[in-house]
Amino acid sequence: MPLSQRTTLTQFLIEQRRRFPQASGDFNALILDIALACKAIAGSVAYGALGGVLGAQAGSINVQGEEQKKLDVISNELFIRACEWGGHLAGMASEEMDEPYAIPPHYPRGKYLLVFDPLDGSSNIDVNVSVGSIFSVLRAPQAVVDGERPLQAQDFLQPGERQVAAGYALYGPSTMLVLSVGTGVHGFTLDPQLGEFFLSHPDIRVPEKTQEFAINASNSRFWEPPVKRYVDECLAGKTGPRGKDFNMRWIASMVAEAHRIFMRGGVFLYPRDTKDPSKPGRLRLLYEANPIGYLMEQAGGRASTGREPMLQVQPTSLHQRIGLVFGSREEVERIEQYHREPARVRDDIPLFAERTLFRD
Ligand code: AFP
Repeated sequence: MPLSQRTTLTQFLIEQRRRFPQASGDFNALILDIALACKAIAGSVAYGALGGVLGAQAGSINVQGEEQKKLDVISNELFIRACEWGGHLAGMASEEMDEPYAIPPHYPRGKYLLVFDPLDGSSNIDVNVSVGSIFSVLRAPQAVVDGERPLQAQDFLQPGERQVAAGYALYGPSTMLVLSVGTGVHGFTLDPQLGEFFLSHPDIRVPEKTQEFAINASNSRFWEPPVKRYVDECLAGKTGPRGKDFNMRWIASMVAEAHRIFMRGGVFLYPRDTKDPSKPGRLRLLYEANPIGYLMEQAGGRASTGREPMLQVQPTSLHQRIGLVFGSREEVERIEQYHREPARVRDDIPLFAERTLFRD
């Protein structure tokens, strides 16, 4: 398609900004800085093992007691370097940093906060499976913007419905940026020659119905009854209460799962389970569940903890984990319904036939 007929990310943002004549342009500039970070990470990921900074082959370094794959740390650095200088942010928070990152005093402070997972799915790096970056933009408290008080972790603890933008980059066969600035969800594909993102998937909508679910089935013995019921019914297929067959997927890279769901529908579950009582789920609220949840809701899908809408959850800590269910609206609503229903009597044991109130 000739350049003249293609819309760049910059052009898209400017056209969207025309809705807000009073806009300063800070927001657009921030999104472009984030896009630059994602292009730089795409470049590093594309080198694979040749890059000398990948996962296990390149060795890893010990960060806060965890073995961090170097590309995780480098991706974090790329986000910081691309976004700290422009004067659009009052601070950043990342999966790779225990504490929030305040903008250095020699740079101007802006009115937004950026929260991100710089490289999600990084355990797939060594096996060359698609990984991604996830980001969320919030408004900073005015007192911080005005320099009346320093940035603190509390400033980031905003419910997901307060996000002003969210998106992800997917480093797959092609590199894509999927973004919402509050007017639906739009996909951009990177032209590696030009180094430019071009609008390739305008107005993405998540199909309301699906026959595909994604869950890590090795955790089934830890699932709560509503999740077990939902998955059992999917596995029963045509012979069971759903009356249709289902397909199952698990990539162990949430960005890749989310993208498949945007493209053809589906439902993703990483629910709260009993595996580790100290962890109410594996995924992180602020920089995984909330940005993906915002995108899902913007595209007509749904995101939930299983018990409540994800975007209404009041965060309590920067790196808190949470059970996450998202995707085709009908399936997520069914899973929520199962969580609302009282615990079911097991219907695979005929009542009274084998049970007695007086069994010893
Ligand atoms: P990593 O970033 O540590 O690879 O974790 C990826 C992830 O947060 C998410 O992207 C996957 O959906 C999920 O974890 C996979 O978890 P399991 O390895 O337990 O299946």
